[in-house]
Amino acid sequence: MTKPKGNSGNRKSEKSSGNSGGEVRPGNAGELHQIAGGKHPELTTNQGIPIPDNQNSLRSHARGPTLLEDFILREKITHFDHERIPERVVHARGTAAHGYFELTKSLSQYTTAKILTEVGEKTPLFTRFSTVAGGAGSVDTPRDVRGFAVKFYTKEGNWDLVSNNIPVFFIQDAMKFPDVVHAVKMEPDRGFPQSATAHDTFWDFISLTPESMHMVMWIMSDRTIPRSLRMIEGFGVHSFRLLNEAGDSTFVKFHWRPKLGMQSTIWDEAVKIAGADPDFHRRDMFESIEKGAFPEWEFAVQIFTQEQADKFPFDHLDATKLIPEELVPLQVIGRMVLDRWPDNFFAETEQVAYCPANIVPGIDFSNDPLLQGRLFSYLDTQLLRLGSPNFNQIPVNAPKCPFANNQRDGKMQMMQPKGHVAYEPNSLSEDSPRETPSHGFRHAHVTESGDKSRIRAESFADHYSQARQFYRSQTSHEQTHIASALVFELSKVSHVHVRQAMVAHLRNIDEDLAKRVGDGLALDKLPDAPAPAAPVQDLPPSPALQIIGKMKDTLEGRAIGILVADGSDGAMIKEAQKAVTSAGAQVKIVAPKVGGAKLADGSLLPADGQLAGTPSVMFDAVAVILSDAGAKLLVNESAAIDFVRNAFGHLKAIAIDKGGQALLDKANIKKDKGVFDIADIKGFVAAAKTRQWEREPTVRILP
Ligand code: HDD
Repeated sequence: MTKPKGNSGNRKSEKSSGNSGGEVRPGNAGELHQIAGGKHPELTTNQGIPIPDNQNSLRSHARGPTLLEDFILREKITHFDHERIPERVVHARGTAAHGYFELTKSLSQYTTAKILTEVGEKTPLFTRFSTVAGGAGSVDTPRDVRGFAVKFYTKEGNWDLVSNNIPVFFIQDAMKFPDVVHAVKMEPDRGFPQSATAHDTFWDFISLTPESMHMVMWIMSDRTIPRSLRMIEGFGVHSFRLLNEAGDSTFVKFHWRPKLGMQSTIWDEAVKIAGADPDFHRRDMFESIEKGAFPEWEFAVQIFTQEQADKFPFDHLDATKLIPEELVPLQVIGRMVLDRWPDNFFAETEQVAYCPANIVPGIDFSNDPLLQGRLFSYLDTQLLRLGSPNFNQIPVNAPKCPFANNQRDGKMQMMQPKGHVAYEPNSLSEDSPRETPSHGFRHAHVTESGDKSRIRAESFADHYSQARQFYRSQTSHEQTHIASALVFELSKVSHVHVRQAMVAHLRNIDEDLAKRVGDGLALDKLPDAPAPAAPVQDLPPSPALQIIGKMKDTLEGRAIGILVADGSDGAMIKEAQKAVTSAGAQVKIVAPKVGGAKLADGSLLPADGQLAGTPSVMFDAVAVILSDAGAKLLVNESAAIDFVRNAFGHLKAIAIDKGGQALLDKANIKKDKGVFDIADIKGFVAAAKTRQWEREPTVRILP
């Protein structure tokens, strides 16, 4: 009888110490873990029974039935069957990293929170980025809002700032959250589309919800197709309160600003990236942390008083409004650095449980009705996802400061509290936890009065002014992209009345935008605009709302692809590599074979990627150095022709040698100001820092 052999049975376990290997130690939450073994520890069941054979189940004879008695098989399969937990109802697809927050400017005048007053203090944190609509197995680059959730493990308890990369939201009241989410998710009868707003139910809901119009301008902008998670902004959205020693409170909005500046993709590029590398963003984050180029953001605040707020031409408690930076400037008070990749995706990234209700003394909530609803929803969802009120004992969720109370028992209780009492007050135990009125959490002194009712404040009625302000603050290229995105999305809507209703709203935002979109949809006439509930104001433009205007003049964090083939000129490649890397970018060599290309001087240049699997959408700019021999080969390779055609179509800078020129000719690309001879490597490096926006009307029909 033959028996397939695996690791077990033919290798003796090497145990270096009593604690090594797949050993499980019971105890308190922090201690209970499987110790990673590097030396092939003994494979055991969860009960610690050594497993003699991990390849074969227990059978009555070689070709007979499997025996129920096989407790090893049953335990293994049962555990496997239970590996999945419910994915997040929104923000299911995410990627996260550990890091720290460092305060650079104290806010002691406004708050008692230690994390915001102790300059130089480094607070550990865990940050998860996500898309919103798609399932956990969807792709990284749909047009979608990005979640930006930070859990600060402060000395005074956990503070969760659960943000997005957009400073406003679709709806004003949490009551509407299930509706907007049901509308955006895949349609319930057909189960598609996955991870897309471009479908009937989303735009039907939006067209009936004027309060969404400001958010619609943002989601149709290039903010929702970011180049990298390291290049997105983050916004706490709501107004929060800060509370100082004297008990006085001021309002605050929180902002994250990426050190690398903002950068987005072109829509056609985002679509192609989804096919070429569905994990584009998480891979980028992983690789940058692995090589020590730690993603970094500035942390900034907008602080304002009730008196200032009373003069704003909008209500700051309305989450569909932002406070322009020109009205209340941002103060940078710290930075966040992400410097450690999680050890385990499930244990950390999947099990992390953010709750906006987690705040620390010195911070308090505002009356924003969206925020108020969130304070309930997140704890509720974690109970479902993680299955027990003891989810706070999971290491990634546990505070790093001491915590003690009389909460007891429950499913998956990992702690073994000692002592005779589990209540307060008591006279039997000196050691049991007591209240601390001196520095316990304090709420802001706020007096509320009025009639109880289901009502929307009148001050929330203006749905178009900030949408108009956003659109009119953009550069002309960005305005065109918003119009293109609307045409694309509404073209996926099969109901003509929904398309018309959306264009009707656009007329209240900007007549020219409505015309461009109406024309792009081939509407024979523009529908009448709905009557706005409040007069539409012409607010001053806010350049801070642009992406292009805020792009940094840098190649840091960017990647340049150099396409080479057998016969390429090694000296030319070296020079290009040097110029690009000294400008801060990473170079990746792309060749027809992954083993590399045999250069003209006979040396072998290893490739970072094979041409067919490494299209130009992976890069911010490309160089094509082929010489005659390489060109002869690649003019007949559609992946090579697509490489340059897409780079050109996605408005990237391109540098070419003679062979590269032959490839451009084959792709029918006419040289423009963004195409450089490889000898002008300086010009190429400068152009690679941005897109060749003027090229756009030459490569696609714009609305
Ligand atoms: Fe939410 C997840 C951000 C409104 C209910 N939300 C979730 C995540 C982020 C946000 C980043 C993912 C957290 C993670 O990585 O685990 N949500 C926002 C922002 C909002 C917002 C910036 C508006 C300003 N959310 C919002 C409302 C409700 C929820 C109004 C419900 C009333 N959100 C949830 C949730 C989720 C969630 C259902 C799903 C998974 C989870 O919480 O942990 O409870």
